[in-house]
Amino acid sequence: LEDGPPSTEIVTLTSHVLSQQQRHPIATGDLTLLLTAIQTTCKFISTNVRRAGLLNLMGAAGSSNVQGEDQKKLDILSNDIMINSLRASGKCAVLVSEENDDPIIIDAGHRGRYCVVFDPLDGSSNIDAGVNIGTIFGVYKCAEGSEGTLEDVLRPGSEMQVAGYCMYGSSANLVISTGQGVDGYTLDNGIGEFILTHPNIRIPNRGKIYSFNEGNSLFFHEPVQKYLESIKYPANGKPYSARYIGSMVADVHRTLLYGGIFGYPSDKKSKDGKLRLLYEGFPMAYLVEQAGGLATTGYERILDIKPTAPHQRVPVFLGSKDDVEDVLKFHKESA
Ligand code: AHM
Ligand code: MG
Repeated sequence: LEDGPPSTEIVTLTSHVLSQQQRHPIATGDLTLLLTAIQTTCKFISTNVRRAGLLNLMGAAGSSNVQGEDQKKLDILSNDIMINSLRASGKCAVLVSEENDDPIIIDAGHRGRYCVVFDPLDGSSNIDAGVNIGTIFGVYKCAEGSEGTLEDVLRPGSEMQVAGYCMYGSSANLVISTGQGVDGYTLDNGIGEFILTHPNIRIPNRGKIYSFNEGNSLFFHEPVQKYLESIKYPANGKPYSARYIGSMVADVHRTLLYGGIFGYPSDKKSKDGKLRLLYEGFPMAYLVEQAGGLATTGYERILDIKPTAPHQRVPVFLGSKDDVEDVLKFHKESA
């Protein structure tokens, strides 16, 4: 870092979203307030993700915490803070969380016009190893005249008003789209604000990295197997590199910045793959498309799917336009 006074030309998430919203003739500020609740949640989770290792170690050394109670598991903690802060914002009507079987319908006293679908802490198998994890979310507006029912969130991803994720890695990175491109922010822990560090993220048209759990190859369908062969044994002698973290947020984040393709396909064991449509597939598809990439099941655009259940799964291929088109070609040929 250079010596001298810090820059005062910073743009925070709140100020950036406010200026985007002001361009809407009928903006009420509700969405900005909703995003404030989400930001606070991400800061809280970020802090606790960093503390978790230490707290666990303290537990293992035989001491309990000051209150003498057991530490809550991080994913439960993250879910609780997300629900509490969204309810308190007064801007939500329906919440769908990966951690709750049933949608949460907000009581009349706190009810607003938005519905939020989220995975509070995705990639939880990575927590204990200190590998990147993240929060994924998508926001719908209630249908005209609706007070908030399940139907308000069983809508195609293309109807989302906002999609985003926060990745908890060496820093906390919030990547978000309100339908006008994709912007990335980094948490400045000193002032507790997300600062615009990656304005207008554009995914390269072609990448050199593929990101699949190839341990499942035995079960992959033919088009997927053939596609993977084609990038590992290419005619030009330049095979792709493999990167797979096993945290969707981290794998998608890298794909957005560097290009390439991320895939979690359906296979002979899981008819619809593993990832959840509402709060994994849709928000990530929305972000990738807003950044100039593509997101497909292999046969249809993910954002066009009309969900029938809150926790349904979806096969996913997303990333650089040319790479995803290659995958689509193999699916077309086998159809
Ligand atoms: P989770 O919601 O239980 O954490 O599972 C979702 C995660 C994604 O982040 C990731 O892309 C995928 O599961 C990895 O699955 P696998 O371990 O089968 O490769
Ligand atoms: Mg998940």
